[in-house]
Amino acid sequence: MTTELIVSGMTCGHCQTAVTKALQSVPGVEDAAVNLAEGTAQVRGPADPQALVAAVRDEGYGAQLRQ
Ligand code: 9UX
Repeated sequence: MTTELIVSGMTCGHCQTAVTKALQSVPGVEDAAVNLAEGTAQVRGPADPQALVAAVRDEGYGAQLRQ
């Protein structure tokens, strides 16, 4: 399964790396791809969507699920 998120507040490649690592640390995540230019993230694996949102927000960025 894939979960899409809208991520706000990323302005540089370090932000992109921070969000990627935050998502990859969530249980169930098999792969996370963060698009800096679009402000989106695609996460593959059986992770809890709300845990993904929380992980990004804990890192200091905005996040919401994209339906
Ligand atoms: Mo550099 Mo990205 O401070 O926030 S990590 S702009």
